[in-house]
Parts: sequence; C-alpha cells; structure tokens
Amino acid sequence: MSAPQHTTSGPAATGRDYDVESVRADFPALHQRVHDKPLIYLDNAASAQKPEAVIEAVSHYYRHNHANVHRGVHELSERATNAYEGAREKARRFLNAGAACEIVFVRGTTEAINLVAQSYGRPRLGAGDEILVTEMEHHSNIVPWQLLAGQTGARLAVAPMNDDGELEMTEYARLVGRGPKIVAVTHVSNSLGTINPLDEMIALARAAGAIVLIDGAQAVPHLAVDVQALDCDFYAFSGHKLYGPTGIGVLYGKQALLEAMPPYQGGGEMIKRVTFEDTEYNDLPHKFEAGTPNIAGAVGLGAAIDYVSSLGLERIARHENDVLEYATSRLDELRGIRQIGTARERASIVSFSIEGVHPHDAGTVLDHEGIAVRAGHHCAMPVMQHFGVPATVRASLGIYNTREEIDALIAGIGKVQELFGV
Ligand code: 7TS
Repeated sequence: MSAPQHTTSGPAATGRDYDVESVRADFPALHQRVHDKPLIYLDNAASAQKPEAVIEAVSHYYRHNHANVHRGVHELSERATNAYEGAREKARRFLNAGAACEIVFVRGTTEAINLVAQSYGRPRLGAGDEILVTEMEHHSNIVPWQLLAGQTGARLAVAPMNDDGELEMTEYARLVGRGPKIVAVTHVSNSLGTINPLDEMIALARAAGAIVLIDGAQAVPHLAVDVQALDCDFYAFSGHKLYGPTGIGVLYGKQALLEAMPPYQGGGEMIKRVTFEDTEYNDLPHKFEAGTPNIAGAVGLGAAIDYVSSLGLERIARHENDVLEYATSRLDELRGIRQIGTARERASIVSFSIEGVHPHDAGTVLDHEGIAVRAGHHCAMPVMQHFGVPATVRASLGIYNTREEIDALIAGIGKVQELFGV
C-alpha cells in the first residue's frame, strides 16, 4: 500500500474520473439519519445498499412483467423468461464465462458451495480423500465440506496463513501436492480483506489434479473477475453484496463438470419428462434450478451488474483502494488500535480491535454515532482463533464510501475510547 495522504478532499483524492457524490446520490438508503446522525454505512461486506436502478428494475418487473418462467405461452411469461434469461447473460458476461448454461442461479454463495459439495463431491469422494481449504475461509466454505467429509469419509485439510493474514504459499503448495480431490478457497477474505494469489493457487491445484472452487462473495464487488482466465472449475458469489437483491446468487461451473453432475434438488423446472419409474433431467443450467426461481432477484442482479459495470471495476477499485489506504493510515495513528489483517494485497476491509474495549461495545457506541460497522467473528471463527481474539470491529467499504466517512469513524473510535476510559 502506498504512503498515507491525509487530505479529505473530494474527487481529486479519489481518482479524477470517479464522482463519488453522484454514486451516493443513486443510493436512497444512504440519505437518512440514524440515532439523529447522518448514516455512515461501513458494513458492505455483510450486505451492500441498493441503487435506485436495482430497486426500479425489481419494481418495474413486478408492476409489468411478472409471470412464471419457461412454461407459459402467454405474453407475460415470455417477458419474465426473457428478463430472467437476460440476467443470466449479464452474469455470464460479468464473469466472462464461455456459455450462459454455465451460470446457475442460486440463493447465494452459501447455496452455491453446498450445491458443489453435494452434487460434485458426494458421488466422487471416499474415505481418505482430501478437501483443501484455507485458514481464512468464511464458515460457508468450511461447513459444507465438513458435512461432505462426514458423509463420505473424506478429510478436510487446511492451508495456514501468516500473521499478516496472507496464505503460507509453501505450505499450500505442500498440501496441494498431497493430491486433494477438491480445493475450495476464498478469492478475498471477508474478515481480513486479503486478496489471495489465485493464479498461482489454481495453477498448483490443477497440476495436482484437483478441481477448484473459488468463493467470490467478497471479490466481485471490488475486482474484475474472468473465470476463463482464472481457469477455476467453479466460482460462487452473492447478489446482495454486489448492490443487488438478497436471495439471488450465481454458481459458475465448467460445462463438462456441470453436465456430469446429478441434480442438487428435485422438482419442477429441472425435468424434461417424469414417470413414476424414472425421470429425464432438463438441460443445463435448468437441471440445477428446481422450482420457481427468484425471477425478480435475477432481474435485480442483472440491474446491479449493469450498474457496477457502468462505473467500471477498475475505477471502483481505484476509489476504494484510496479510501482503504486512508483508513489504514488513520487507524495506524491511533493509540490502542490493533489492525488485524495487514496483507500486502487487500480489498476494502479494515478489521481491528480497540485495547480495553469489547468489539460489541465499540460497535454499539459507533451505532449511536450513526456509523454501521460489524462487530463479531464475521463467520470466520478460525481467523479469530489465529489472532487470539474473540471478535473484531470491521469496517468494510463500498463504492459510495468516502474519506470523510473514515474521519467520522476515527472520531467515533475516539468517543469509544473516551467513554471506556482507555
Ligand atoms: N463467503 C464469503 C467470503 C462471505 O463473506 C460470505 C458472507 C459468504 C461466503 C456467504 O454469503 P451468503 O450471501 O451466502 O450469506 N459474508 C458475510 C459477512 O462478512 N458478514 O455477513 C455475511
């Protein structure tokens, strides 16, 4: 990270071509007071706010175009189908997947990982097989594999990280060399902000014959992702962290793998023909989308992808990195602050503890200042164990956050310290 610059000036400080005020104007929820203070929303890693374009797309869909998809011959069903499949095409382009049938709509990252564990993993893994994860995974990239291990007799192996929150690559290479069947790793850590060196990690995993799943929940809002360039087998993300609706997400999977996998759930939509004797499954991706899908969610996700793409992920990253560097350097100046997660490559997250104050108490005081942060273990308990803390305070940035908001956070931390006499 580059040298700190302690100015809170506007566009010049945040990249000339990025107008954060006009981005902020697109988000109605940002313009409210909380506990009689202007809202400062720094909990984007948990879930991001929604721009007018997304709210409007969902509303327009329900007002004009709603019906069930892939079944009616009538006009509204055709419109709904086109909107839903149009969103799939947007997701395909967003990830640069080779074909739309490689994009499966799911509830979110959690469901995507469970789908791969059960549909890819369960028929293929057996006693003694290994599934390799890292120490910095979110619980949703740990527990589905533990369930799979319990069902198949496979074992979970864990690649460790160092005290900066960076993966220990030598250890990772050694563990990959043992020949795990599946390597499941996060692109960006939700508790530390670490960006993992995926190119190297995926190349090592491929050379060892493993299939690779990437948890992209914290990456897609901040980094451009190209699944073909990465050459991963699966990539998962959630719409709600990308300024889209809740209850919708994407599993990308290589076509040949998805074709070889059995359905995850049975029901309507995922079949071609059913008798009581047997069932012929539908083509990809419908084989994995049993039941009436979240059509409005997909429409909203499509609008979110359009919105983020129109800003441009490179410009977003430049802006967010500026605010991140500013936050890191301001926190560095404070006494009694321990920053947790100091990797060289980081995205959008500062995680810290305040000496003498429980993170939950700090979070409560900050809330009374109108500042929304997350205090807790961030569903990454092994990370907390590594650093010997029960929880941290986490400020996570989005496209609309500013240096001025970081100044307010720093002032809020001052209040916390004053109140607790530390
Ligand atoms: N993977 C990572 C890296 C995450 O950060 C999260 C959610 C998930 C998976 C699960 O996503 P979901 O949409 O299926 O719930 N992370 C967080 C968080 O950091 N605070 O709240 C949720």
